[in-house]
Amino acid sequence: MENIKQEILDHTLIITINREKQLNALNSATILELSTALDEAANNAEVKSIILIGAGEKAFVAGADIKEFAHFSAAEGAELSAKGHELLFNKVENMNKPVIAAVRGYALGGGLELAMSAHVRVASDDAKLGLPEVGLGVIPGYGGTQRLAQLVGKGKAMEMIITADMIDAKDAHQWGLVNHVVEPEKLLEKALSIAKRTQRNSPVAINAAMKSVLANYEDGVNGMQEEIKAFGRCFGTEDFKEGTQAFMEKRKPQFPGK
Ligand code: DAK
Repeated sequence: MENIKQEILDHTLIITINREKQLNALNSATILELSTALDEAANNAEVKSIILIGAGEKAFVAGADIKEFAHFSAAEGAELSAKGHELLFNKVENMNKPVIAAVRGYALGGGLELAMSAHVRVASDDAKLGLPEVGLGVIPGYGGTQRLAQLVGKGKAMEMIITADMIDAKDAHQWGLVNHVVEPEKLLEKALSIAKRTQRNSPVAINAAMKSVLANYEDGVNGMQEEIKAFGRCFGTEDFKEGTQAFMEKRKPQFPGK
């Protein structure tokens, strides 16, 4: 992989987007590498959670690679948008393990869209977040119009999108766009500590719970019904037997993840 680095630390896969000189802008090669890494992580039992982070101090990801898409036609744009959703953004959101975005510096355009696809966002206090696409004559094309409104509400999303303004970490936190703000030196530590806390719990239940939360945002799907079905399925899992047994035996559960 030329554009990303991977390291497993204590069952957490840290994926670093590694195009520091280009502020980690997402070109197609990077999107493909991230997609492959996520596929592998989904099937790797050693990996229980995933952190996405950008190389260097200046940016998480400063957007899709403008130099690459500048010459696209309308048809190519639509096709690539659909492919991008499938290859990366929806894949992150639908991962079977928690994905945490650790945002330092710029998270713009496709970069913020990537962070918004993750299940949890932690930012450093020097982060700057925005969807500047309309300033380039396009609109957010990797889910930004949908996920931003889901996270911060319609009014604030509209303002951010049509002004193309960036907001700082403090506003992002207040608006609910990021879960935590920490000093830059503590960013990875904070993301790792959240990852670690998820790892005490049943991986099967976590996956089912994440899918149930997301069901609310799917067209034609009744989230409450999905929750009821997923809840029922939990009763047939080994994790459920272990979790309840461990409680009664006053010990910590050892979830088999089945
Ligand atoms: N793409 C390509 N290169 C980028 C980049 C980007 N998004 N952002 C930064 N770079 C490059 C710069 O060109 C520069 O490269 P060199 O000139 O040194 O070769 C290097 O990174 C350092 O950047 P600056 O010199 O500009 O650094 P500054 O500190 O002065 O400014 C900045 C930092 C973040 C304010 C500035 O770089 C900037 O405004 N960057 C662009 C931010 C932006 O507009 N991002 C959103 C892109 S739009 C699509 C689907 C979705 C999308 C697109 C297509 N299809 C399906 C086709 C999404 C679009 C977006 O994400």
